[in-house]
Amino acid sequence: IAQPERKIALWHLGVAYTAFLIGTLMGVLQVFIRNDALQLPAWLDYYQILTAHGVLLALIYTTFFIFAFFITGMSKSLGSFGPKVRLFSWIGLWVTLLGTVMATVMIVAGEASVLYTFYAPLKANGFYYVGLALVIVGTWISSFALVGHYMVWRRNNKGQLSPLFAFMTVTTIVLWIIACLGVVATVLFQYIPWAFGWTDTINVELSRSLFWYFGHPLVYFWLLPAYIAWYTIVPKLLGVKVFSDSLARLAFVLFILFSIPVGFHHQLTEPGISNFWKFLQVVLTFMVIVPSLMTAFSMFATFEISGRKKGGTGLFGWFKKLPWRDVRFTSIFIAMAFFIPGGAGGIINASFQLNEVVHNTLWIVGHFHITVGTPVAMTFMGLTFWLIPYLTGRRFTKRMQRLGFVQIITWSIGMLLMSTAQHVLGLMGAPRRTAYSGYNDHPSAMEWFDGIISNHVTMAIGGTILFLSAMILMYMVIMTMFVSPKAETPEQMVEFPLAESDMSNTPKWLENWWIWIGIAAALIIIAYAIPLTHMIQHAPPGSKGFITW
Ligand code: HAS
Repeated sequence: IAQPERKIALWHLGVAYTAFLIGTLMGVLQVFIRNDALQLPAWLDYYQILTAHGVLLALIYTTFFIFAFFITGMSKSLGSFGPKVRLFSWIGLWVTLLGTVMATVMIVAGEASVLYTFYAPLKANGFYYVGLALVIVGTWISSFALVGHYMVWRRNNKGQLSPLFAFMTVTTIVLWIIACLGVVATVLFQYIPWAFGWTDTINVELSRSLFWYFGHPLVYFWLLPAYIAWYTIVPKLLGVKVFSDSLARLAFVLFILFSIPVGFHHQLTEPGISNFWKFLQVVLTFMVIVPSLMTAFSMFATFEISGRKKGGTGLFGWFKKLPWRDVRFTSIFIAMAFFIPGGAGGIINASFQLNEVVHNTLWIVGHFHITVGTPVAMTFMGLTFWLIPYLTGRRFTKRMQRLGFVQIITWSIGMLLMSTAQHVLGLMGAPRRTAYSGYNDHPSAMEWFDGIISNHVTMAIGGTILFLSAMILMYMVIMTMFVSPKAETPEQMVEFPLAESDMSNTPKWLENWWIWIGIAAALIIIAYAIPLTHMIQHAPPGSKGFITW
């Protein structure tokens, strides 16, 4: 791809990995605090660290990485950006970065210990919310730049389906823009006026609902770029085509339809929403599982076709023929494998009655470490191995490949120990989001931690291994960005592995965005219009509905 796009993408990666470095450091501090092995100085508190950990990893690392991947992939699949697209991509980067710095300064200053799910009744300094709003605005600018690039391509290629990578990028952006409407509404009209003291109260139930309207699709904003890699990069590494272009596109549009009207499954224990609406959104949540099952099917098919092509016979002979020595593949394979228990855990969470058992316990923390923390993060790691050298024109040496294996294996072991402990502790009742590892020395509470897996030491060992793994990755990032030798021969050049996708049987209506946006809007109205209206009508005393003055 052209040099200017390389530069924009590399800047995104630089910010992403700076956030990753600080975020993982905060993570390791946390397991030690919960283990009572570490006493914090008076100026630093547990919730401050927890907020920094969540914001920098779940919100900032992911977002900057995702845009680096999109920018590179869109330039690769649709051709070089025009000057306007480049300009707006830069502006998007700077605005997002400004917002990130603002929010981080507030967290470090101890003014925003409200966690990454920052909803009321917790309250931060108004500038924290302004920072987050700027992050959203920045991503919108970058998104519109990419959509602009896509529209130019469509104008020049009338009647044609766009390349799969571009289609999937636009789907993710459509999902992101619709999802953000909820958080933008609550931040602008509720949190900012409340935090700056322009209003005295806030409609808590409404603000939480608008947050989760955004909060659940947010997880698919993280997941879909990983799925883009699974669908478009993995087949290339396996030497085959995309298994089915239309299946892949259909799976993605189903995410536009079903990932948004489901936020109440995070609020199943909240009394302000009636059971009917919760149940409706639980049903829709089960619909959003379908595209992931389609993805699993498609991946297994891809593996089998590739393994058999390479001579694998019998029921499972093809499995041995997969390119296990290629760290770009193995990392993503392990990421996928983690998503089997990760997805199953999600189904448990979404089941109305079972949610009673797991809600607000450490189980949830275990769940998101084996969804965003491994399937997504480890896919991003697997992409980083080649994306940075591809962009810098440096080599991905044998030594780096070996280090890559050490990194993903340590990440897997660390995550397995830590997240298993978190799941088990959660089932026993250990709460999440709490600093008090001693639980006031309550005898039965302390029994939670007596098991071999279910103790805080296991969690801390897991966390420490994860931190070491993160440091190996940081070393690899720095080497491939600044130090590794430049590639000189074609064999040394690192490629962008993009698989061929046969579009000859793909129906054209799959790329008719108005159909999908229209159905999504209808589903959102069905799922949200009445309950949100009730929340406004029954606003608590002193707060007049939506805008609280
Ligand atoms: Fe979740 C809470 C339900 C997926 C992230 N989730 C969270 C939170 C986060 C999160 C961060 O219904 C905590 C929020 C907070 O701080 O409070 N989640 C689901 C459901 C799914 C799901 C139904 N979650 C994700 C993904 C995330 C993520 C993805 C991040 C990227 N989640 C919930 C619910 C809650 C929740 C409730 C609230 C709980 C509460 O009470 O607070 C589904 O999308 C999952 C579908 C996935 C599958 C898996 C398909 C498997 C595949 C892999 C194939 C493997 C291969 C390899 C091919 C059905 C695609 C083969 C290898 C071999 C070795 C065989």
